Amino acid sequence: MTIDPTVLRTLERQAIELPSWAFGNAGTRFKVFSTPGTPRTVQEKLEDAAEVHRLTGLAPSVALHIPWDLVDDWGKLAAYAEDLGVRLGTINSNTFQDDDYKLGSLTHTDPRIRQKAVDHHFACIDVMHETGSQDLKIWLPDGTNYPGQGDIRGRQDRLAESLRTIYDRLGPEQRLVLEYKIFEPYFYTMDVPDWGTSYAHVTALGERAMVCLDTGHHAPSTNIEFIVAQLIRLGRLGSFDFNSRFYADDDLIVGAADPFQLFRILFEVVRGGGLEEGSPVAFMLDQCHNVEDKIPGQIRSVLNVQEMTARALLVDQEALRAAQDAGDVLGANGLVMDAFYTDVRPDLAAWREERGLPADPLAAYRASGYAERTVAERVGGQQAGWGA
Ligand code: PSV
Ligand code: MN
Ligand code: MN
Repeated sequence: MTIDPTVLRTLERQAIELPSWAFGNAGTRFKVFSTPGTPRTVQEKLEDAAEVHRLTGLAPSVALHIPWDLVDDWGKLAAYAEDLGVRLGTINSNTFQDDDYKLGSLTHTDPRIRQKAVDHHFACIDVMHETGSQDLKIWLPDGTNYPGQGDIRGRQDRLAESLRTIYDRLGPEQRLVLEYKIFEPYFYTMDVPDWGTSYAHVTALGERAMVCLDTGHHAPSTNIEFIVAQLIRLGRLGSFDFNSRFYADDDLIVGAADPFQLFRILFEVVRGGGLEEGSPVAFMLDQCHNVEDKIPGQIRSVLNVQEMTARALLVDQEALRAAQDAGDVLGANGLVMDAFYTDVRPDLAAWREERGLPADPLAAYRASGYAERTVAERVGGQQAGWGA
């Protein structure tokens, strides 16, 4: 075994939240493809997520998007999830699919529309009380397309005020997590375009407001691990939305486009104590599976995160510090690269088996007959939230 018991104990704690919308039919603005067996209800999305957890032991909770996942009885849904062996996690608000929000939601100049957006977040907090969810995640689509279209500074002021109202409504155990994104749906300005803006807002709010880092939301060649190191250092990295990208916000399987980047990010998480007991850093996926099957896509994703976490944990921190302090540039780099190039897959497979999990979760899924069963049972599956 290349992996020592301390590393395994840390891996034992790793939990990666799955997005309910990953199980719906997805595509691009050109076409949404439908896949036989796709869930028709939020309950069926939970069933699929539970299957990922059953086979990997890595995904004990499911993030919901409101109103995509609306139900009448949240307590009943939470109990349903529990029976399946998972729980309801982060509640994501949605102010990007209502005509009223064309020119802004929490930043809108019209107080009536701002209040409508604030009320939506109040409704999300009510849901959180019933589901026991800890995090309210806000990704704000607000922005402008043309210079002069909006008062950049005025929009920030209105945003600060709206966020304050929402934050003050949270219960003592609940957190507000503010996600940033460089562009899209608007192309000139976004009101929360970068980690600095998110950081400025969350620090103004209070200790239970944190930044969400979606790995697909930066300019090409941004050093994401630097942002990770800085936010952990400042105590404000609340969560990750993991995915991978070749161009923009591609929402592809995490670790598929650039496994080395994922390793470097996770190395900074490890270095900053983000995997230690009581760490505020939550791991989530935010992905869509347009052409690949969704459950195997999610299985592959959580395994990729686990694999790169294990490699990051292999870095000999003491030797690295010594090499850094001695100015041994190549020695230090070599220690990091040695860990990255270590194939941990056989060890992780053996470890899974020891814990009563399948050595090969993807093969176990294929052999389980789950896909065939759902294809037979579910007719007319749902589109994921986009465009729904
Ligand atoms: C926006 O691009 C985003 O990353 C936000 O997290 C949304 O909630 C999610 O995608 C919807 O897929
Ligand atoms: Mn996201
Ligand atoms: Mn995104």
